[in-house]
Amino acid sequence: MEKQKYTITAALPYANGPLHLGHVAGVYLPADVFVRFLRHKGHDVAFISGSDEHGAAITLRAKKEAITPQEIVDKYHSILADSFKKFDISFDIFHRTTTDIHKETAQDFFKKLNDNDKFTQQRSEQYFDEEYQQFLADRYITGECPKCGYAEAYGDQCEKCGSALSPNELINPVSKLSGKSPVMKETSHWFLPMERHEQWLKEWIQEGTLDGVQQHDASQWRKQVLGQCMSWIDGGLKPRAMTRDLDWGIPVPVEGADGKVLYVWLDAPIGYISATKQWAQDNNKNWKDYWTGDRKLVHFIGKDNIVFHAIIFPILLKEHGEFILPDNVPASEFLNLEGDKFSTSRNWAVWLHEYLERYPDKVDELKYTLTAIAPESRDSEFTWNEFQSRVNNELADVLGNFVNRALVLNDKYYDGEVPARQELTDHDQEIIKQLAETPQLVEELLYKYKIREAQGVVMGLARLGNKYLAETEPWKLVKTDPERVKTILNIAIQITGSLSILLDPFIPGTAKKLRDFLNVETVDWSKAGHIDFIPSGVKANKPTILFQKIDDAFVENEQALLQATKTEEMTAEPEKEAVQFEEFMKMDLRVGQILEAKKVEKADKLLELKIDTGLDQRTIVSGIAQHYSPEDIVGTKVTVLMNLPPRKIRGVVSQGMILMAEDQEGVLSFMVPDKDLRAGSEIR
Ligand code: B3M
Ligand code: ZN
Repeated sequence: MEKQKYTITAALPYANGPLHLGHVAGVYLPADVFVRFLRHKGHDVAFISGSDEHGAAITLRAKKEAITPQEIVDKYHSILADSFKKFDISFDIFHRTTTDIHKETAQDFFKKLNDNDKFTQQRSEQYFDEEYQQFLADRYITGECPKCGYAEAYGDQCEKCGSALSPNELINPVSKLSGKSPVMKETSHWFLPMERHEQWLKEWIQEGTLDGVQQHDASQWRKQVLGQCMSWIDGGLKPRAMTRDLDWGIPVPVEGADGKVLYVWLDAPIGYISATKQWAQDNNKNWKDYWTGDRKLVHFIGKDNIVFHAIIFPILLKEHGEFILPDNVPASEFLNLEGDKFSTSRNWAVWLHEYLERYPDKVDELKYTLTAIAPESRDSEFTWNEFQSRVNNELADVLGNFVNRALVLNDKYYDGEVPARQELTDHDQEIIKQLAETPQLVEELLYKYKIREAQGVVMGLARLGNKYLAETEPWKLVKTDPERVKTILNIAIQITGSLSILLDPFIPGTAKKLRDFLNVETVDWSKAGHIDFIPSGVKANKPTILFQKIDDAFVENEQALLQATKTEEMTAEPEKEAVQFEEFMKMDLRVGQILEAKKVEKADKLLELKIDTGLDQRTIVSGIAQHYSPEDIVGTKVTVLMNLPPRKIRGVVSQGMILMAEDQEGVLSFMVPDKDLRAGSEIR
């Protein structure tokens, strides 16, 4: 196989939250397996990713956590980078889109397209939130999806059906800021006239040709990727705004664009280029080598990002003129979790950083399971039961058992020195043949992005070895036919040697352990499958146990944790405008105790309460008569807002207010301290 140059990208995760197993199984793990394989084959690879730090995904999160967008991206970038490191994803660089080099790269890119009239500038009416004085693009606006009816579709995309949308298509749109329906207001933006590109895109996607010249093998693109692209193109491409009215992002680098930033989906994919630049700079390489000429660009993504990587970014790259187009866009389907979709808002997720905290030495167990169930061509599901059975029945009972038997027996009979093979039986020949055939099978599958199947084939080799030992029973033969045992164990050691290479892309930690057992220094891929890979006479070490079994308690614990931490979908009120700390501190809040309570005459909702505030005993009228009867609440400690101006309610002067919580069903509740605090204790 000829050496190739590859630029492999993995979608830049938004730095607005941690990663869950769905992201890992769909994007980062398959990309990493593929890259490790390519490196072993001697290809020149750049493996690029980073945090996507602009766009409404970030600013809305910042609003929610009441910190600045910069603080949000700093916080989540470090969580993301740390999880990738601990999970041993072998990026050459994990970059950021808030860096100067990225800003400059993205602005230059935009300028070049703008100078060459690749955009159109259009005035148009867009949704606007009057209360917040802000235009509402993308995730700032939600409404019903016109395609599938999903109620919470974003202004740019429906996460349910994957359709790309524009805000004007949403039914009953609502502002994410104020929660109110927006108005229309005129603004002007730079648009990418996508309709100009239908012809060549069609040819490029369906045939893999550009102006009649073959670019890539279109038959290698996944069906769902081709399908999504063609349904887009057949539906007619429309101009798409490449700028936004926002105060977080990369400023549009032309005159008359004050207050406008680049659309995050223009900015983010250019992040692949700027990350490559940074990496090349740090490693004395020329970044252009990775984006021009004879080189394969491959984007690993989830299916919700297909249109951006297979249509919009290729248009931008082609219009720019200096760059290659992707060779493949192996998008994955979605992973579900224990019978339901992964959901951040309901916290129905296994978060990678939390898993790694709980099980820092079960990295390969997770890698193996996620690859085994990878949603390559259809949605799939992660369950803790499956995790248990993959680890116990496959990793421990097949791989672990085989390797352990081979090495323990080798240690016991030959003091670790690998014996030479003697005369071969037909059975041995058959095993040797299958061993020899395995690497090529694995390679063919990996080059076709069939990563799950490829791992299955490698595990098949471990299964073959396990079966071989079970059938030949060297532990029995050793008494009657010691020469035969030498052959059997030599073959078993050769299989172990090949596994120490072939498993490396999938479960690198385990593969390294196997190599350590056999004193193999490096991964020499060309040695895999060879029957004389580990020369006889070489000393192998005593093995250690590769995989601990997962017990039922582990599974029950994880399942219970999922249930316990999930939250119900809240139709919560949107957050109110920020208050200054000083303003908040003006409120005098204290613990009070109810001394007396009685109904207010001719008012069926009101109770008149006498409250011990620590400072005084005062009267407060409260609208809780339909929720509490007076005799039940005497003695209760409650939260009192002291410094409201006195008000006369139904003839009674009320001095302050009792704070109540109210849920969606209208149930009212006192805010009661959970310890027995003295009346008058201050609340801050
Ligand atoms: N951040 C979307 C996502 O996380 C986006 C990917 C960018 S790739 C250039 O789904
Ligand atoms: Zn939809």
